Amino acid sequence: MIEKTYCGEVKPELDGQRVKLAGWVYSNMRVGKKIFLWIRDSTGIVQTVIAKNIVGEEVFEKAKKLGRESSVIVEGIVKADERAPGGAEVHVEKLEVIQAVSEFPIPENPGQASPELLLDYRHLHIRTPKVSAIMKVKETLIMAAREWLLKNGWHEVFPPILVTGAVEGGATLFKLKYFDKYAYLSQSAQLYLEAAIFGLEKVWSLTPSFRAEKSRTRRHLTEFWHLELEGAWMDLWDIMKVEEELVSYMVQRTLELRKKEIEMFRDDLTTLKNTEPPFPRISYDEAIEILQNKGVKIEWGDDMGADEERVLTEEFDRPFFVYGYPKHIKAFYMKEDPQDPRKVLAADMLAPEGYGEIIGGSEREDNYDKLVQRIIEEGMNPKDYEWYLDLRKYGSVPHSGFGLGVERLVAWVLKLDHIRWATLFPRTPARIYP
Ligand code: NSS
Repeated sequence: MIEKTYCGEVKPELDGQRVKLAGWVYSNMRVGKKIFLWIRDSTGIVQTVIAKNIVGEEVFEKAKKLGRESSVIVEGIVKADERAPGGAEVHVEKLEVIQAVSEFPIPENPGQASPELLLDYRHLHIRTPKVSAIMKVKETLIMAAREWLLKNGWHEVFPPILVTGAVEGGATLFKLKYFDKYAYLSQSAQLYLEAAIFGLEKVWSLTPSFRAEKSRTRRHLTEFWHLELEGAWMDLWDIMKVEEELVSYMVQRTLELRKKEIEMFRDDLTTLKNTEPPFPRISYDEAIEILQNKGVKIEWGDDMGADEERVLTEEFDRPFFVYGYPKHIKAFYMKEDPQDPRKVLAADMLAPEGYGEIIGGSEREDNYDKLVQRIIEEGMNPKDYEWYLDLRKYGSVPHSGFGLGVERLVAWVLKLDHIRWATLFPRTPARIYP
């Protein structure tokens, strides 16, 4: 590996020191007998100055032709200079061209390109500074989640991705041939996490989840990263507390460590700063009332889609919960509300600023007979869920859990206009390449 100084380390304090930078040309501008060559690496951008009288005619001519994303190694002396980005520039003495590029398919300001072009060239787009910032924010959110989970006694487990049953309804399963049988790609690790609580009590996993979602919305991917928790001895209200504490920690820690990156996307940090427990909690009934009062056509019993949730988020300046959904719009495993059998003990967490659902969670049905009945009501075969039903036969306990869509959280934190920008290589119904 080349011993180099990272661009992010070039600061005015290094004035007078010799450094070696290795990276890619971000921009190339000639002014008279000088070339201002901006060099980018994983940590930032540095202005380097190439003067003809120092590097000589031949190197100067070579440098003139370096297009964006040419790979180079330069050596030179750091000079503090207020006019340079970061307050320092590098006066080049040696330039080594690794590969010269004449034309890069992505424009200098990717915001000017069409989304289709950026997605067709996603393998090149992901090296641009804004995409790097998104990926750093995503990484930090996950790192923060790990910190919190470790501190609070949650065990990480590694559930399978190849599975035999639906968790979130059969309509969105990806089916694949598994030798002489069929299998599916996992929609959620939940059922396996439920099995794991009997040994470890508080468990979590981070896995890809797959949904053959036909809905082409700004918040659906066919492959997304799913952070799921399942806790024994917890009711719905307990797990909601876990959710708000975890999400607050993730957001606050990321604000602390990645403020610069977040500010590349957001002028206003208010909703992020407001992300502290307790989050507001409203019932589904109240949500319907708010929507009706705002002129939305919705009846008790209807599911809330992205449009309804967007209207609801106008009422809040931080994430909030909606709890107590009607049974018939929610999944089979959710526990019936003992106070109102039309409802289940479920809560979603919604992000403000129009984003809507980022978490789906619930208390689980822990009674064998009721669970069998729910499976039958949903038109499924209890035989397919035999192992899962066993969990209600051998020491069943009250338990609750939830799943957080990582890309949905990133999209809100950075106010992205589409969830596809929150993942390295997005998979949607229309796109599986590159
Ligand atoms: O369908 S969920 O609401 N719930 C579950 O899958 C539970 N089985 C999780 C659990 O309790 N362990 O999905 C959970 C979250 C949801 O709130 C979204 O944030 C995200 O997963 N999600 C998605 N993100 C991106 N694209 C798609 N298609 C998607 N579907 C769900």
